[in-house]
Amino acid sequence: MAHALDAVRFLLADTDPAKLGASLAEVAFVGRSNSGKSTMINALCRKDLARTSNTPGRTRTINVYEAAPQRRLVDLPGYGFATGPASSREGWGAMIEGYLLSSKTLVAIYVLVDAKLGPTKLDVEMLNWLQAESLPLRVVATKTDQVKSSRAFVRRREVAQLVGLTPEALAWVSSQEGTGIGELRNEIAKLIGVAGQR
Ligand SMILES: Nc1nc2c(ncn2[C@@H]2O[C@H](COP(=O)(O)OP(=O)(O)OP(=O)(O)O)[C@@H](O)[C@H]2O)c(=O)[nH]1
Ligand SMILES: [Mg+2]
Repeated sequence: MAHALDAVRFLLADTDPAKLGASLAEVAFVGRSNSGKSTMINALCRKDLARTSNTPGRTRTINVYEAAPQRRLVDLPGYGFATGPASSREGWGAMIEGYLLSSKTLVAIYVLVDAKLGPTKLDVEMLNWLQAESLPLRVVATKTDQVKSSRAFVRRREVAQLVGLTPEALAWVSSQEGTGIGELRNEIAKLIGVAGQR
């Protein structure tokens, strides 16, 4: 069945948050380089919109996608990427922080954490920072297909605990296998105000 997020199209990319223009509502994807942000956007929208790679540091700009005029999904560069100029590898970088602080219409920030590796030090710093800034965050455990199904229940509880959540409050997703993608798709469509379209 068609879904509102099937209509998502690439809109623009820039390194300067000030050049992104206004929106009515947007959600953003943050997380370690290689955590699967771009792959998740492709899974949610059911097409190859965002470039993905096994090499960390694939996404270098703020990439904006639109489900309807001014209803956006925003793919961000990852943090913790170990090569490149010093300014781009310190913490999550000025670009990401600048964007998160300047967007007036962010309704949710999806923080992707590798289900098998668990949250890194930078993930925890990012979560603490988002909380301190009172930004609306939602933690998503990704690549859950890499956790043995016999371990999934325990692992979800462990990862949830490490990020200070109940297991139910931690989204458990595999972009590769589609686990949890349908729920996330509906949640995002509602949040950006396009649910029921199409
Ligand atoms: N097994 C598995 N691999 C995944 C999943 N999601 C993403 N990957 C793989 O993880 C790698 C990184 O994915 P990307 O989507 O490019 O990661 P990213 O977070 O956008 O990375 P940056 O742009 O560097 O910040 C790719 O090789 C993907 O195929 C998943 O659900 N399961
Ligand atoms: Mg990416």
